[in-house]
Amino acid sequence: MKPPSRTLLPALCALALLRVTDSTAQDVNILEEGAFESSKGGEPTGFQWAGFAGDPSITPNRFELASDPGTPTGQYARITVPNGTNKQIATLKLREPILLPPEWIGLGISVKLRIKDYQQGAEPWHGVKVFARFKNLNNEAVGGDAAVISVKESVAEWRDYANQVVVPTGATQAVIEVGLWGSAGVLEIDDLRVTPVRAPAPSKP
Ligand SMILES: [Ca+2]
Repeated sequence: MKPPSRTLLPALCALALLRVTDSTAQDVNILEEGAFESSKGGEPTGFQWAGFAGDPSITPNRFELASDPGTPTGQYARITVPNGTNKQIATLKLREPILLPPEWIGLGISVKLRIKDYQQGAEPWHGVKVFARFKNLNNEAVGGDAAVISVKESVAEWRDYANQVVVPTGATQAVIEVGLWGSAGVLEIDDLRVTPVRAPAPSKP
């Protein structure tokens, strides 16, 4: 896996300056279930667990839906990668790609995270991330990997993170993935939201 492209940064800055014309639609979460309040077959609705299965003594990474008794948080997703086993990728990935209409020039992504016992992996690109991967009509990757949100520390209380990513030229679909890349810790995830950023309407003559 390659580190996120540095060439994306100027584009992100430019995107932040664009005005969004449809603020109502902007607030709609594209994800069917980003709050992790429902599940199908042990996985959150709309997501698949992309950690490593098999012998738990070799690959003890695990995923569960959890909740704090007596708090209004409701359910959240918890990914556990024990220390000493941090050479792997343990993520939740969207089951179905998000289809991108041509007028979507970016995606806004926000999430709440809580992280315990974080242990950084060997590579600088290792860490807790929310990733966006884009493909074109021919199912080919476009735009490189984009870490929309990246955290490399323990976070004791729920913290809100938000960022935007540019939809690369030619991209027609996007898959969002959240989890631990090559690092260890207990990652808790709630309220994952993906919202469209639309091109400004053409100015009237
Ligand atoms: Ca929740």
